[in-house]
Amino acid sequence: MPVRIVETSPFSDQRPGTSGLRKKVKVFQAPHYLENFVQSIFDSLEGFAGQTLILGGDGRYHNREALQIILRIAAANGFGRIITGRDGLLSTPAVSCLIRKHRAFGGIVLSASHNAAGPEEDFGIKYNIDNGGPAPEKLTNAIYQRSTQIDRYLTIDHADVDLDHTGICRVGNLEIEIVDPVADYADLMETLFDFDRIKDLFADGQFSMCFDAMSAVTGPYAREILEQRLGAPAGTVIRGEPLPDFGGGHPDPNLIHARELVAMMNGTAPPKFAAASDGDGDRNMVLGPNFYINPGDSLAVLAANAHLVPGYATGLSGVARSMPTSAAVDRVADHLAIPCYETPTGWKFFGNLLDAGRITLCGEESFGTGSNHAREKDGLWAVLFWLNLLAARMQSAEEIVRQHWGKFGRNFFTRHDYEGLDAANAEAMLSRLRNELAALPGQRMGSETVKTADDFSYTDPVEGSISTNQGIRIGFESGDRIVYRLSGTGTEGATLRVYMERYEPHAGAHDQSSQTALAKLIANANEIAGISAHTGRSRPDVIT
Ligand code: VG1
Ligand code: CO
Repeated sequence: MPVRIVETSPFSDQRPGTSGLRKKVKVFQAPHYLENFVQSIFDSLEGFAGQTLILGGDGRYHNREALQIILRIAAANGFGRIITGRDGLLSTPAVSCLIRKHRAFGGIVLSASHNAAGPEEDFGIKYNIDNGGPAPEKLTNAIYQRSTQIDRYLTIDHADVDLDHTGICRVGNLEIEIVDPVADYADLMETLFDFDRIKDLFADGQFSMCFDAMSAVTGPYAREILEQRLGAPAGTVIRGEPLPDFGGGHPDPNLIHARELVAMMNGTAPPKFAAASDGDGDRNMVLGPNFYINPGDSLAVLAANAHLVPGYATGLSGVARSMPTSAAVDRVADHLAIPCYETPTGWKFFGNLLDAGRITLCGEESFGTGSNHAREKDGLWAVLFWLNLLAARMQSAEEIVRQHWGKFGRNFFTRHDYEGLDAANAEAMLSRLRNELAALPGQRMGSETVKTADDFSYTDPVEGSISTNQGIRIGFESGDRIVYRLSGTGTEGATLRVYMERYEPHAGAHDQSSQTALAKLIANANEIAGISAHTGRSRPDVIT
């Protein structure tokens, strides 16, 4: 089949953010926009002729159209085989698992994660390398550089491929295998967790749970694993059908966007346990009745109890968390006498540590948790880990977390997001703050004194690469901490994220809300950066 060379000219805005390139659907629909970016990815790679590529997305609006375009470009560029999920569906962790299982050259994930979907909303694309994880910065930089120079892309003339059924077909020399999106992933989960024990938990009649798939990609995965393989009653999974607009909501598993689930857990006769996942299935939120579990605490509890789970029973080599994530897991690492690494925000920074065997578990405050079973965070994996703990300890999630605090102390944590800010204004506010950092140590703020102030810079311990400007950190003599950074996943204006943390060793003080425990720190964070003055906002849009 003849390769067609299409002339094109560069777009100036194809720099990948924290997790791939995210733009409005309309931007991706513009002639050559998606084609340019995909060709820029392939032009930045070497040695993929005849190799396998995993391709799939979260099912959002434009998923199918984009997939067909990419199939033709991949065929023209000489890939040998593409594995995709039925209906073009694959969760982000499933793509990671398939890359690893099939020793594929890499993978392309079509998703804008928790961002809203639909013709007026967001779309995204991300490249993953052969370890199953997000492309590291040196590759995303190369892709961006290429996108600023590109003058042609390769494609073939071929009708759309039928993605509705599993099976094998060909496009030119390219073999396309359409697989059940769930089976391999579910099989991997069975090797990690004690399914028999979790089955017994569901069978004894005392236990019940609700899983909110938020009308996004995790529905089919959760139904197969929870309701089929683990025997949870039908209806345990709600909003289990992936919809192109995710039902009109933000598939973001947090207290704001998963509000129906939160209301259920705070209402009368709630189930014993609840969880939700995001658009592409890599995030998780876990809840008990009237009890919210902070993602930093969740990571710490999983690390402290990993010996109870078959896949991790032999111990953890180390743990890692992103810099803004609470230091709860650091205390567990201390206790276990294993290393704990602090990385910049974004899963791509965990890849080298996992590949080198330096860590087994890792996580982020943004509802992301994962392990060396994949190279992406994994929502359902975290839920299964929790179910395994509930079954092994025969305690409620709340009892487990409270005992954890009793032993290790509690790291109160909150993140305040100011969304849709004027980008220039937000940049100016942070650069002014950056300029003042040197003068901050020693300054008093109420009863607090600033001890350290810097802009986080990370040296990858495995390959030595350096990533600068990863977030402004202010540390107080008391140990309290504030972090400021701008989001790298939004598509409109800027989002300021302010992260605040305070460690409380005394059990008597654990039973208060984070917002109450952190009230003084929140006020200091506003004052130091001048948030209200610079943004005109009196309160954040989202508090987690
Ligand atoms: C956010 C989170 C970050 C996460 C990233 C991708 O990035 O803060 O922790 O890794 O989203 O997650 P940012 O730059 O907006 O703060 V996902 O589930 O959107 O792929
Ligand atoms: Co996601």
